Amino acid sequence: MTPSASPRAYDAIVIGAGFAGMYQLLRLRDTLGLSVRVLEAGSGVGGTWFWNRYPGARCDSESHSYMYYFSKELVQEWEWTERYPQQPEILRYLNHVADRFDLRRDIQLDTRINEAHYHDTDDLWHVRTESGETFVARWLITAVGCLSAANIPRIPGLEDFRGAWYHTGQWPHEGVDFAGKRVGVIGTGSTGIQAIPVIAEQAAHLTVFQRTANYSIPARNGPLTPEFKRYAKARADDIRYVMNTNANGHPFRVADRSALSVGEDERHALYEAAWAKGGLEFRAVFRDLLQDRAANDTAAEFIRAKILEIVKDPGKARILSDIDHPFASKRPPVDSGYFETFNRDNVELVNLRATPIERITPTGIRTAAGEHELDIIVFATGFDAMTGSLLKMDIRGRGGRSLREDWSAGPRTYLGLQVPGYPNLFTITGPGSPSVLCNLPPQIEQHVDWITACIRHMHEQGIARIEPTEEAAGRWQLEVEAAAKATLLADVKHSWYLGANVPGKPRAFMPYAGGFGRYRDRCDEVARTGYPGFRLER
Ligand code: NA7
Repeated sequence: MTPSASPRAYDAIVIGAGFAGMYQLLRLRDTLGLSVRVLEAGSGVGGTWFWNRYPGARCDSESHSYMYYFSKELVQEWEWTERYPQQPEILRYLNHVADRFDLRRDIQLDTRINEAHYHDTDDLWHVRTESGETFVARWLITAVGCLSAANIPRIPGLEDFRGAWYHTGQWPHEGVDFAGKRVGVIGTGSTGIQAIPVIAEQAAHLTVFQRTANYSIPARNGPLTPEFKRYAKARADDIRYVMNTNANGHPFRVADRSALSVGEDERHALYEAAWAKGGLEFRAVFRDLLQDRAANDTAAEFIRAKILEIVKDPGKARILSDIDHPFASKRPPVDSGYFETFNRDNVELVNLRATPIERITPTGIRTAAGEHELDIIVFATGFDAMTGSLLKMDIRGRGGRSLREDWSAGPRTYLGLQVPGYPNLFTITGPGSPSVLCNLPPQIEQHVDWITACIRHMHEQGIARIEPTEEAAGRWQLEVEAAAKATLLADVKHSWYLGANVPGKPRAFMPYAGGFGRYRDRCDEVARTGYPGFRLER
């Protein structure tokens, strides 16, 4: 791309062409009639699902909930094949959406943004890409995803490793051939738990390096029956209503009973039924699993017993079930044969708590107990979540203030939608919104609809700038902290919700844990009552 001498002007620049960016484009362009440019670093649309192509990559939300609901026609015409959509299928869906709504003509691919500066002199955002192209726009909307900046731990010696290594979030498009190879996987979060069973089937030998043992619930994936497909279409409005009004954006309600209000036999039977059904719905068996430690212990004990039952080698079973945090206080994975994989002869488990990694050598990974020879290392080590993708760009607001500096003690937003000092910048699923604690497509639709209505209001009222007051952002920060403290989520010291997985990152609980339905009501009330907490300037 040749750097343009004078910047190209649009009403709005949207950063990212995943679920969020594409829907925001549609709303601003087709509902409000604005000129919009979507700038996307990847060479295709899809965001998270463009990059995360590792073996076994699949969404943990069920297919009929992991889609847009804004268009009844789209809901009726798209057909998912399995209970949980695989990465290639989600990518096909998003490409279908791009074509169906004629979005591609306003999406510029292979375009990474380096800086976005607000100029007080013209009230515009000035955006510069890696290749030197420049844009100006009144509105800047980030749709960069919550989990897109890869976290590659700085383990000494990686540069000397003679084999190949990959991060799951930056997977080669041509795939990786594991046949006959000795593979090491570092990380046992949702990603590692999805990838490990698939890699184990392909590789000659797999060594799993586990730092923190994890709970996992069987997904019970399988093809969708014709009856279910008919149900999902016929009841689409009801499904959408449930997702939009409950705490987590998933298509199920949390039961209204306490784990401690039923007898042991009944509790066990309910857990067994939920285990047999599988999926994220397991945590909806009781209402207090995330609020009450004693209630949570009953679920934790049930899952530990399952691990001990499934994994035949007592040494491996002990390491896998020695879990140090309450169930679902870190993102709870769902799996297809994860614990069963450790019964394979070609799978070895290394407990990094007992024998930490010392360094990567030219031929493998050396722990305190010795060397593991490897041809391939897979980092399933997660992301610099929620703030990483925003802070990779140099974003500057009024008077040249820098977002990196303003957030050096942790992110500060009002409703996760806007940042004080950064007029007309909107952050879709930004820190301070339910985001990662919620099924993301409904949360994205809610944010995009709110932002669209806000911009429409400003046009109608002749308002040029909107930004939250410092005071409103400060109060919201306290609410975000209080919402987390009312749950067991805040008790976990080593969680990416807190930024604890990235060395040097400030510790602040980032997503809003007060529930999606409640959050939506709050946002709606703010809009209805003339945007209190925001400063609107003509
Ligand atoms: P996660 O959930 O952050 O998991 C990362 C895993 O990698 C986790 O087991 C970490 O252990 C481990 N890890 C990270 N750094 C290291 C080092 N330096 N050494 C050893 N092990 C390490 O990321 P995922 O990609 O699995 O999931 C992210 C989200 O994507 C998921 O929640 C879904 O929403 C989709 P730790 O627990 O930090 O001890």
